[in-house]
Amino acid sequence: MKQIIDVFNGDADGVCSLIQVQLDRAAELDNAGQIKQHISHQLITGIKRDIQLLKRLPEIRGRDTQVNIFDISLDKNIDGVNHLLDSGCSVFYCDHHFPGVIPQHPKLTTIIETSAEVCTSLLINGYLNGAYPEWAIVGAFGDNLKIPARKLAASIGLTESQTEQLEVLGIAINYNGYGPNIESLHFDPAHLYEALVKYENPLDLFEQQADIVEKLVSNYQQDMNSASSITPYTADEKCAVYLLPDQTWALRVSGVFGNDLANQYPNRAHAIVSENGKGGYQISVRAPLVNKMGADVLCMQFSTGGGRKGAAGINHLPIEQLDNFILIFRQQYS
Ligand SMILES: [Mn+2]
Repeated sequence: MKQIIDVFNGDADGVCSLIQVQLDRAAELDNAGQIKQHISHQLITGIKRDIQLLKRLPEIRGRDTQVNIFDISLDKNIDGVNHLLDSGCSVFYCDHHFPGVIPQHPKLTTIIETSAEVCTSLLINGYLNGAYPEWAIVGAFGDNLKIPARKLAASIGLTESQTEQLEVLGIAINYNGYGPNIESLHFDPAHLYEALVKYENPLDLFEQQADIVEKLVSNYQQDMNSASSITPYTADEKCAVYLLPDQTWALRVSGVFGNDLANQYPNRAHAIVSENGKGGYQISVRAPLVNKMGADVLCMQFSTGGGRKGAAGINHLPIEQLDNFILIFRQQYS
């Protein structure tokens, strides 16, 4: 039996990438009149910060297995990919994080681009020749790529209010992926994907799944309200560091709060620091929007750091290293 395993980041970009691919697969199967039962299908995802998802793959191997991987760094998963290829699986890899050296293998297909103006959903939109652009727009807004998202929306003739709806949805799905563990999220990303993939156009959700949209958005707004009273730990024109209190909402909101500050202060770099419940800090770094550079390089200096040029993070910074982090952060952006 043929087996498909989809591995995707639990944020909006990961979810919206797989939605496009699955809608395309379903359409193809319909066209070919094939029977879907002959394919076993498995999802592997997690919280946004859980990027070493290939470690969770079961021991299924062989020629009949196709593994698709979306929106997680190849560099952080290279051992898993090599293992899959060695055992005969076909691998499709689409991402926009730092990949390291991309292996050459007849069974490996990669679409990897690290430009600060692309995300995985947009790469998939190109790969599928614009089959489900509304979902790509949701994913791009989720990754705070407002300009490319608006450009694509304009190119397919969406109105301003439709574009805004997709923006609200993207931000709220992105927000949902942040949290210290699956239990702390409002929706398990796998369940959210399954609810959303029923819709070829996310604009239909606003009428037909109003309760899910309402829940995603109101949770986001509630946590952002909690964050709005927080003053910076240290700030000047170039850099600001925010320390969030040791509460679950603070971990959930850290990424979208960082995006929101980046949008408000486009000339300033931001670091959002929250306690991670493991005796250390979790940090989200946002480069200045006007010059999206260096966040990945900064965070990769720490063993649990990674990310993209414009947005990156550290999963576990020992408490005593915070001053050192702030020093390096200031050096990078002053
Ligand atoms: Mn992404």
